[in-house]
This record gives sequence, structure tokens and C-alpha cells, in this order.
Amino acid sequence: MVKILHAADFHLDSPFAGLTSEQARARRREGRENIARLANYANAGHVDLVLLAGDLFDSGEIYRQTAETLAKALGTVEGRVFIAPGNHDYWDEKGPYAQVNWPENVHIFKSDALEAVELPELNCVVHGAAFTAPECTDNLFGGFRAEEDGRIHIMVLHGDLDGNAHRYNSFSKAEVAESGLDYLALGHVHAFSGINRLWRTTWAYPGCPEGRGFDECGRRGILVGTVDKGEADVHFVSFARRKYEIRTVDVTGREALEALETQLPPGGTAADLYRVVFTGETAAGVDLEAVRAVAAERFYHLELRDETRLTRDLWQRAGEESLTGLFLRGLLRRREAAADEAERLRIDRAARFGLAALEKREL
Ligand SMILES: [Mn+2]
Repeated sequence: MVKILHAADFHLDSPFAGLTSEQARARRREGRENIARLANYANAGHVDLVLLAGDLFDSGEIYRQTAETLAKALGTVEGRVFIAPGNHDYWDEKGPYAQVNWPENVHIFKSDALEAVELPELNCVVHGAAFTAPECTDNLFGGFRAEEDGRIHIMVLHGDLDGNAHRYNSFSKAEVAESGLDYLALGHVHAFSGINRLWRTTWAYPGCPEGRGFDECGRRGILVGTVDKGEADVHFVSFARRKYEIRTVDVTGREALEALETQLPPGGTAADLYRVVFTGETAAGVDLEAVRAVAAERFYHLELRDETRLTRDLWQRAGEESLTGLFLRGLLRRREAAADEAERLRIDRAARFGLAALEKREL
């Protein structure tokens, strides 16, 4: 039995567009610190193998110290570390992995042909391969069969299981089922896949351990557990320093701040990045600047959107024989013909501005 820790898709030195440059810098630093946290976590759990399935760096254009920081942190791991470079951090003689000296316990797969590393002390073999370019139209996995030799066979690989793009090492579930592997540690898909099984092979994508935008919301983490012949007992562990969350807040008949309050978790949001979308019906819309002035300090980062629609009784004024009625009738016709929700929201906004202007004129 071997104890493993499986992680992937750190995307260190991501640009973090959408944050201030100061926060983006802080988040990049936190990303690098995550590696040391990971090493400490592995040591505390007496992990034998740390399996890192690619996309550790976001690109070849990393900050100079990043590879050094990674090498130093992984050198403190008491077990062995295996890295299978992916499409963002593909192996290249001039690439980021080649810039530093790696400690002895770290093995980086450097070939786009599968390689086997034997670990007799663990009765285990770790297989792996590398992307050697930003795309890999070959199937690095296909045809692989683990020897039936009583040893535990594990593979760490970046790739697209059941993918149809064929640009990122696509391979099939049938191939995994035939592999005879005990555990397949994958990287590439950024959401946790769940722990899956195909015949005797357990496989999983851990997802990225730290969200980097509102397309990577919620709990993020790593996988830890044990692998034995024909069985793996692996589970997800939350690891992210900060979460991205999107909350939809209906403000119909309520103050925006009050409504927002009911949607927030009891544990607080000071460490997290939130996008709040106000919906429902209002006469005047939501004063986003007023909400921001009060609420912003309670979040690491707060984005606000007003997607409320005009209250129904205001649209009813379309029946009036007045300039307001005429104006609203015109918009209502366009609203009924609108192609999508976004266009309807734009028309609601136009109605609001128009009504405000008309009210001033009528005074
Ligand atoms: Mn990735």
C-alpha cells in the first residue's frame, strides 16, 4: 500500500485579470506559497508519493523565482515527487523546468513516450510522460498495459480523458479500463471529477487547487489517500486559500444590502472573491456604488452587477395617454421582440433612464 497526494493545474504565475495589480501580485505569491503548504501537508500525512499531473506553471514566461521556489518546496517533501508536464508547462530544454536544479526526490517526466520509474521499496512502479509542446495530438496513453507482476502500478499524466478536441493527449475510457493500472492521476480538467473507477483502475482529476476566476468557483483542492493492488481509497481535500463565488440576489421588495446579507455564508467572506448579481424587480435599479461603499470591505474582492428589471406597475403606465405612455409602448414592443435576456435587460435600463428623464420634464 502506498500513500499518495495527487494535485494538478496550479497554473502558477497566472495573470489574474480582473484584480488590481496589487491583488494579482498577492495572489501569485499565494500560489507559490501553496507549494510549500502542499509539501508540509504531504509530510504531516507521511505521504509516499506526490503526483503532480501538469500545468504547474501557467506558461513558459514565469517569474524567475517561481521554478526555484517550486524546486525548493518540493525538496522538503519526505516522499518522492513525480511531475508530468502538461500543455501550459510542457517540457522543453529551454523551458521553466530546465532553468533550475531539481532535488533528488523529484522526478520530472521529459519524454512524450511513457517512462516507468521503479520504486522497489514501495513495491510500486510510477509511469508517466510529458507534453513536449503546447499541443499533443498523439495519444500518450493508448496501448499501455501494466505488467501483471504483483506490483502497484500508478500513472501520472496530463491529458483529456474522453475528450474530443484531440489536441491535448486524448484517450478513451476503454483504454483506461484495459490498462491494468491501480491508480491514474490525471491533470488538465480544472473541475474535480469525482473519484472514478474503470474495471480495476481508479482515476481522477483533482481540478485546480486554487480558483483563478469566476469560471473556477467553489471548493477547490487536492486528492489524498492510499493505493493498493486493484484498489484505491482516495478523497478530496479542500486546499484553496480563497474561493470565487457567484451569488444571485433577488431584491424584489427588499433593500439590496439587506437582501445580500441573507445570501452570505455565516463563516464570513473576508478571504473570498464574490460576484453579486442583483435580480428581481425595482423601480430605480440598484445603487451599486452605495452597496459597494458599505459592503466592499467585507470581501477580498467584490464585483456587483445590476440585472434587475423594471417593476411591472411601471410598465403598466404604457397604457397611459401621455408622452410616458407613448415612450413605454415603444419600448415594450421592442422588449417583446427582443432576441435574448441581455437585450431585455438593456431595454429595461433604457425604460428606467427614460422614465427618470420624463419625470423631470413633467415637473
Ligand atoms: Mn490546466
